Amino acid sequence: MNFEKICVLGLGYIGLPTASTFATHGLRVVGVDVNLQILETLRNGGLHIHEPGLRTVVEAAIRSGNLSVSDKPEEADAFIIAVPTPFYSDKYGEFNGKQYKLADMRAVTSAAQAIAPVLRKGNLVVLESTSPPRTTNSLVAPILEESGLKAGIDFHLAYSPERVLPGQILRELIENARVIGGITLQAAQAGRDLYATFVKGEIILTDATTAEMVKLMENTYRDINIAIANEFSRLSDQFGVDVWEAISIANRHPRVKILNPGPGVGGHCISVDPWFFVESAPEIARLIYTARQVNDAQPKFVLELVAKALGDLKGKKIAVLGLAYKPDVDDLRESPAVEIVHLLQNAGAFVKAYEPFKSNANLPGISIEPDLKNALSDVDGIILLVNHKNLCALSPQELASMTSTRILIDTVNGWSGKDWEAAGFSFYKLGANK
Ligand code: SAJ
Repeated sequence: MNFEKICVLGLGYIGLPTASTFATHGLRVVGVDVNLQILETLRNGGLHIHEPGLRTVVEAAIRSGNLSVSDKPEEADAFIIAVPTPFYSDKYGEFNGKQYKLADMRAVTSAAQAIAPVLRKGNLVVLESTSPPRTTNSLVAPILEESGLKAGIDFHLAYSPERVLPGQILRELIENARVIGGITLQAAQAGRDLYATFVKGEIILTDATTAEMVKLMENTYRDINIAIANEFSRLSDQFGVDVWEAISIANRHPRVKILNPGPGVGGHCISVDPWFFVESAPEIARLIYTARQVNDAQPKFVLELVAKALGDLKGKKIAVLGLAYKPDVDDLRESPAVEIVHLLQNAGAFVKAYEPFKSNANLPGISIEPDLKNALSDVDGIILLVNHKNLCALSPQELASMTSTRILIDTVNGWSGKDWEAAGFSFYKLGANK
């Protein structure tokens, strides 16, 4: 299939890089978003998200004249849906007395509804948003068919999950293998023709539900592996072992690759997607459910460590370094660090937070200090919650010159305890309470 013009619905972390990359590879692209502020920012040459290299690609796309933005889709050869699929914060499912989270598919529903009136015979529609199994067939197809056209007969419909790592999106978008699951073989082939515009990795064709499962399986696999690392951190604490040392030794076994424990699992993918399996089959997805529980409880484990270091937290002033969900990104979504701040505050502590990648973040109830010095002055203890490179690079001497406290709590193995102890700090590390 030949493509000249496409619409990309959703201009977030996935949609904007995807739309811009198609545009810089010669397609005419209409980037669609319902958030008018995002459109305004982009039209004024701004960017609403931070991703290394994104500015260059967006600017090139706009300069080429191939990328325009709009609040609604228009007629095109193909439509890509790349809108968020979070879970509801106020609605839960229940199975055998256990609560589970429910996918909020409203953005996918609205995107499909917006496409239906402009859908034409021979078009291709691709869903990229991470979704529960069967979404393409059971949710998206019927909405698009309200156009009067039949999925798989009059238009092609496929699911192609985004699998790029935040922080490396632009490179991975091009180099990663791409899975395309069609509701028919022709739909998968049409999808291959579209993504071959820029994808250099292998393009693997399958059916839509397999592609949906592949995406969920990848992130669930990672979640479960992080959960075992987090459980090891608690066991090590119990037995007076340094989990980081134990993991590094175990990982010398040729078939063992334990991931890193930490303050919890955040972001909009790994901490969300496993719930889509649980929601779809709670009676089967028991291991997945338990792993989610373990990872979600990790912030409480951090709180216990902080209480061990600082005693009663009531009235204590604490500097929190890092709020992002992982190192070297500005993304605070589902961040365990933010949850830890709330837990500390609920325990009566006064928290001064510092996030080098988002010093202007606006989080209700959390005071974010503009610079490190302000965050560190006049506190009783310091917690490292994200191993941002620039935080891990701080030397004991540098830090000591900015603060009077000598109590440090490292939840991410960002610092070497020996160096800090030699410099007179009381050093506490998650999972290393020897
Ligand atoms: N984390 C740990 N320990 C580890 C690794 C990660 O605690 O050893 C934590 C991180 O700090 C973070 C969370 O897990 O809070 C998730 O981070 P991540 O780097 O594992 O993953 P994401 O959410 O940034 O991106 C994942 C990727 N999926 C896989 O690696 C299987 C990416 O390829 C997907 O495209 C992305 O989810 C997505 O959009 O689904």
